[in-house]
Amino acid sequence: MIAAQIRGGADVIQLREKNMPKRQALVLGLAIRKLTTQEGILFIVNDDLDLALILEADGVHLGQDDIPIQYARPLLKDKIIGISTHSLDQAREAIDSGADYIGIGPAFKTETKIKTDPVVGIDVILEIQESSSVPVIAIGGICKKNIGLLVNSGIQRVAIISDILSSKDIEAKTRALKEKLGSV
Ligand code: TZP
Ligand code: MG
Repeated sequence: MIAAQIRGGADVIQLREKNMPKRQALVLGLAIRKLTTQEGILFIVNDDLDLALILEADGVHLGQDDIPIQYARPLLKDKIIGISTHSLDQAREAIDSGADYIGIGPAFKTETKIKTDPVVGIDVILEIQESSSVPVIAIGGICKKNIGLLVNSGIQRVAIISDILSSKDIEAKTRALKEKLGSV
C-alpha cells in the first residue's frame, strides 16, 4: 500500500497504527523506513518518540495529548516535529513552540479518528496558512470529491488516510489527489 502511495506521488508517509502492538509496529516501521529511504520520501512516526528514534524516522508527529514538544525536542534534535492543531490558538502555540510543521483539522467530517474535534473552517485553515512560518497541512475527511474546495481556496498541503486506503487502486487515487493539489 505504501509503495503504491509513493508511486502515486505521496511526499511524506506517516506510520499511524493506534491499535497495533508496538512490536508489530516496529517491524512495519522498519519496512517503511527501508522503502522510504530507497525512494527518498520523508517518513514520520505518529505519537511514539521511541519508535521514531529506533526507526531513524525523519521525525515524529505529536497530538495535543502527546508528549509536549519541549520534552521531545532534546531527543529528536534537528529531526522534524509536527504538531496536530484544531484551532487558531493551538496552531499559533505549536508554531511558537518550534514545530517544524503543523497539521490542522478536521477540515471535514471524518470517521477515521474516533474522538474528533469540531470541524475547522477552511477560512481558519487559510488564515493559519497565511500567517504561518512553517508548512501547514490540512487533515480530516479530505477526499477526491472535496479536495478542490481546499485547493481553490489556496490550501497547499493535505494529509489523507481513508480516501486513499479504501481505494481499489491506491496508486491511481493518490495520483488523482496529487494532480488536483497541483505543485506547491
Ligand atoms: N486528525 C484529524 S482528522 C484525522 C486526524 C488524524 C483523521 C484523518 O483521516 P481521514 O480518513 O483522511 O479523514
Ligand atoms: Mg497523537
